[in-house]
Amino acid sequence: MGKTIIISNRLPVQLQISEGGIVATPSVGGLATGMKSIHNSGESLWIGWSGLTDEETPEELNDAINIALEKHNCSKVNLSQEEMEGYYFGFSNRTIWPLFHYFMEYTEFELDFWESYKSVNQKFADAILENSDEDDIIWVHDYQLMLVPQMIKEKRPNAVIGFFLHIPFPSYEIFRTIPWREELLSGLLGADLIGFHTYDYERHFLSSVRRLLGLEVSFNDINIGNRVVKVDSFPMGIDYKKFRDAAIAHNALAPENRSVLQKRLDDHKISAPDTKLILSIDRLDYSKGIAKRISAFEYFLNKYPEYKEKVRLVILAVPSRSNVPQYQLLKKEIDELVGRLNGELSTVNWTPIWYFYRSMPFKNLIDLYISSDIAWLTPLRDGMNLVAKEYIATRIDKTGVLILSEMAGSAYEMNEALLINPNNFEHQAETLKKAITMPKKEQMARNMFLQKRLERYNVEVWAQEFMTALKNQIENNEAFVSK
Ligand code: GDG
Repeated sequence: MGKTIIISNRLPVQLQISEGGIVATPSVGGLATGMKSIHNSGESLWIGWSGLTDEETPEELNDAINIALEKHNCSKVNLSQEEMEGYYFGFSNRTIWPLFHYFMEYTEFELDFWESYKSVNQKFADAILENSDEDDIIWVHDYQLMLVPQMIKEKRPNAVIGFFLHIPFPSYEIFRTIPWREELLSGLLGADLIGFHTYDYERHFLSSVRRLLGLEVSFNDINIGNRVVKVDSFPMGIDYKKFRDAAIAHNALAPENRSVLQKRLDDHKISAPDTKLILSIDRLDYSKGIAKRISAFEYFLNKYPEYKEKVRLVILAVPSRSNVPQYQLLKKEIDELVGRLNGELSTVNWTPIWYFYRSMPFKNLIDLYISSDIAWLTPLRDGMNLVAKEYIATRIDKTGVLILSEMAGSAYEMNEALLINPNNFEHQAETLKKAITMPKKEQMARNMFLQKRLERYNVEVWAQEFMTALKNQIENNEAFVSK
């Protein structure tokens, strides 16, 4: 085998153009961390968009940008503003994203978006073909690039291709509504291995393949004539050690060296030792159920008024896709909900919700995880949800309660958490009460199991297992062809 080619919409680096030149700094996202072990070991090339459109990239700096990216073994696909509008903000985030998260009412079927998605996927496929050799292993990531596997396979039938979907795959009844459903499935079937976070997503995909393409499916193998495509689930883990080490280092800090946020959180603990901090962290996205969570919190406070001044909800909502109208509306809705609830219930000593609409540096994320007694994550749909795993990883003394939506992929592996249906306010109110009053011993017993599992199935293991399954599949196919 040759080198590994990783393809995702965004490259795992941030570019900064200043008078001093171009600087590329590695990004800290889950995918970047997950692939690090593969990207940094041996030969690997990562292909993706740089984060700057053609219009934002000064012509004379193009070479310098390419050199800066090369240092990180990255190569960029150039995209114009118009392409971003159609392919990314359009088809990816106004068609696929809402539909795959079961938000039919937000889904737009626009021919122009589709045309743009096809042509940009072709651009990615061409960049891969240009930058790779016959014996390289190609790993394509996520919903923005579902046509790429087939586009590569057409030109290079012996290419070894894996595809991983980071978001849910919806049921057949939902998926069948897409006008270009067969093309999307065929696009994916260019891969030799297709991975999902959970068995349910895998099952939904197989059902769509069987019913829409009429292909023969046996267990998780799809026979497409000259080869077999394997479909499997690979629940993504986190960089457990990184979160754990950060929490240990954080606890060792002298009080004067703590961040401003941590000092504020410490003051809160001292001035109101009986007040529990409840944390939620998400991108500001309708799939994450932030607005419903605020309403459920209000329901809880009205049902159990004895907890007024005894709990505080900290919401970190990270700005996301603010060009898409639905996200602008959601931002407005959340601003209003928080404003109204705080306005109605605040007292001189207490603000029920602390709301941050921004992205925070990693160390502040750790401050929040460490200082919160409860993490309350209520996605209406979520492919996995890594925040749930990160919260548990930082609980050094094993205390802390995780309340997690059943609709998150991570709920399948985190049975010891308190699982809730985000639409059921009554049950959530009971669960919040249970979390607030849960004895430390019980918290520790639950978290012990969770931590063991997270440590064992960390993100490195996830990436290695996918690569091993891909290599095995190629061997199986070679045997299949020579039969
Ligand atoms: C997609 C799928 C799937 C968040 N705020 C800050 C920050 N974060 C980091 C978290 C976590 C990541 O962002 C968010 O990951 P999630 O998994 O929770 O959610 P999505 O962004 O929607 O990711 C999801 C995932 O892909 C992986 O396959 O689990 O279902 O939707 O790592 O720590 N990091 C920093 N500052 C912040 O303010 N530094």
